[in-house]
Amino acid sequence: MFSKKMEEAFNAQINAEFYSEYLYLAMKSHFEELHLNGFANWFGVQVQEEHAHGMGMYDYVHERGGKINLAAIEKPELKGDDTVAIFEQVLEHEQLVTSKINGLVDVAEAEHDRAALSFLDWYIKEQVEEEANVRQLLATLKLIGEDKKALLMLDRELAARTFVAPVIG
Ligand code: OFO
Repeated sequence: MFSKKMEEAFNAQINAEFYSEYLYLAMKSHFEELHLNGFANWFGVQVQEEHAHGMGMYDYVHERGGKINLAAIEKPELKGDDTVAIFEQVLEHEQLVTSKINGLVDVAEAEHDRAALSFLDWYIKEQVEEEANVRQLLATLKLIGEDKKALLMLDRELAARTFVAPVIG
């Protein structure tokens, strides 16, 4: 039985995943405008991943016989325009998403919804990975500092990132 509370909590998280997609699309465009195409590519993969996260939950709500209620997606704002500030914002955002996923798990626990708990395991692991990747990139960017040559080398490296559709759940 998929409770109303579960349905609402999943719908809120679907909105958060699509907001993440939108935020990363704004960041992708920022780097495209700077002609840092490797960074733009990295964010392009983030956009696809967040879309997959949102759709994974969308499909799950339907699979459980629930109803999708799409809400408005907030306008994304970049807090700064230097690369380190942007990645700090990404890390902060992913930490916020982690706490939202934990909140969703709390609802599933309160509702004794074992199926939802098992489904959400994938998202918990994914958040650990997301945060670790961003923390690593942020540390590299801080080491690079003002070194433009090193920044361009990192840009080339990030150009190689490709999207692999996740198998969710
Ligand atoms: Fe959906 O993991 Fe990032 O936000």
